[in-house]
Amino acid sequence: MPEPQGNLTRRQILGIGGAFGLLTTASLAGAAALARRPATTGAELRTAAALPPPYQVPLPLPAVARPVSTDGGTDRYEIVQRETSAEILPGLRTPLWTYGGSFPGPTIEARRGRPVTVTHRNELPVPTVVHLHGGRTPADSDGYPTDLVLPAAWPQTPQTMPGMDGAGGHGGGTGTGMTDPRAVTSRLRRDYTFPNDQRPTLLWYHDHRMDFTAPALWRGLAGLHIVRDDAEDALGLPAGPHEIPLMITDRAFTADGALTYPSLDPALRDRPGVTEPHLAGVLGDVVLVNGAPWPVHETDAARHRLRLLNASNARHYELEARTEDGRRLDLVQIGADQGLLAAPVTHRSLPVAPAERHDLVVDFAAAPVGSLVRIVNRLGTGRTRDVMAFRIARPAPADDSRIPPRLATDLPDWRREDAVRTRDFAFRAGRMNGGHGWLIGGRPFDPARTDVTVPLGDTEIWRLIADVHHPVHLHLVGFRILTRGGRPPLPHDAGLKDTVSLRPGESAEIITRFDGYRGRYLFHCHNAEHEDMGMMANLEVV
Ligand SMILES: [Cu+2]
Repeated sequence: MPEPQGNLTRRQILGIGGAFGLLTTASLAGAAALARRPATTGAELRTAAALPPPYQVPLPLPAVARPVSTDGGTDRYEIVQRETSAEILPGLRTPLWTYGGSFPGPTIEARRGRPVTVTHRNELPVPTVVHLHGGRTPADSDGYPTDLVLPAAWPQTPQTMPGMDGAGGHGGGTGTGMTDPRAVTSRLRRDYTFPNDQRPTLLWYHDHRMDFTAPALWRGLAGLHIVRDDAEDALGLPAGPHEIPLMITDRAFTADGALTYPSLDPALRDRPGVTEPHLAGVLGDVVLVNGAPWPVHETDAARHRLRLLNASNARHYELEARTEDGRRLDLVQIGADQGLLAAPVTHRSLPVAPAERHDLVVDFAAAPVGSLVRIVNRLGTGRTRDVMAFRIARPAPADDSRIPPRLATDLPDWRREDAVRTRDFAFRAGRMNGGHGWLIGGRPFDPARTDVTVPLGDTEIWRLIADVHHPVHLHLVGFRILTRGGRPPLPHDAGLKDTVSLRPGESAEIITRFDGYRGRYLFHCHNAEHEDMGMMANLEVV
């Protein structure tokens, strides 16, 4: 059982319905059926290949992308999306879909307020869409799921949604004939412009194609994008070799090293979705960090800034740092999804849902030289309990890094009374086109329907409620968590977020101001399989 969830009793479900009055009798039946399933997010795939022992493979650090031009105040990059293979499991080659030939893709290093333009060229066999997760991005560069970049040989006309013509598509082959008249497709390439006019933080870019995001992510279409500024640089946080990005994913492999994924259409062309045991989310039995299985990173006994991203499709982790003599090292959280906290928060263990980021400082001075500090997943079983390790190879040179007691003073202080309206959204299982779906407010995603219209500049409270675990993500804006389960937020809910992890049966209230840009955006569950099976909605800022 990779994680506890889904164990809603009928009474709990009724209680939730009573709280917000959102659940109908029909959806209750669906939720009750779901609740009878095993207490997991989907079924775990089994790897057939021989697996390396933990803490043998060195931790890779993703290469930093080199701009092709820095003229005119903009950094320009070119990334080719292409198939390749890489040695992930020792001695085997794994075919991948990549940004620039590597998984993770190249890291984009950006400065606050300095725009970046990335020209993506699609040499993959299917359409793609790039979304910068957490980016405050104009709508035409935000990677709307139907704004496809078609490969050279893709047969459909640009105005036809792939798979939306009755041959399959949304709804798994029921032929809903759904089209999106507002889609702006291009052939072969597209320029995405990111102003980076936002708080410094760790963002990530990944594929966001309608109906097929989950398998594209699984095949390797993910990379990091870091925004920095002078104020953050001046804090004296651990830097250089002591600042390490950690992209955590889970995968499963065939005997010859290929990735396993339970797609209904392995070519990812026509019929979206996964086989029945995996409807709640696809879990692998191999934990990769920066694309390497249970890696080890050799370093010195200094403070380290660990910039953590859970890029897994569906797996939740609860992480702790353990020394060989069984002590837990403090995880000092300095930042959340959308940048620095006002002040550090110390955790003993820290949950991280798909798409969430935590910015942490861990002091390895507390571990003896020559020992291992293991990063452990308390929600895992068997080998998914292990994540990675740091080998403390040498004493630190004088460590002049620090964690200031005040980290940031620019966090928005939206108050409840600032909100001009409150909206309710239920995230739960339901029927979609005659099959299983994941719905928001009882409806599956339809690109042609506007679900929420917000005037630019308005502050709103959104009350979210979940049946099973749903990490809910809003495009364009960061938000603050006001309450969780009717109580004050948890310690790891501090700061500015763009993804809130709703636990089974839980509600949360978030508050945000919709500013930045007008246009068509999204909010959705970031369990990637849920997202592909309908759990997405349109947010129009006007
Ligand atoms: Cu979900």
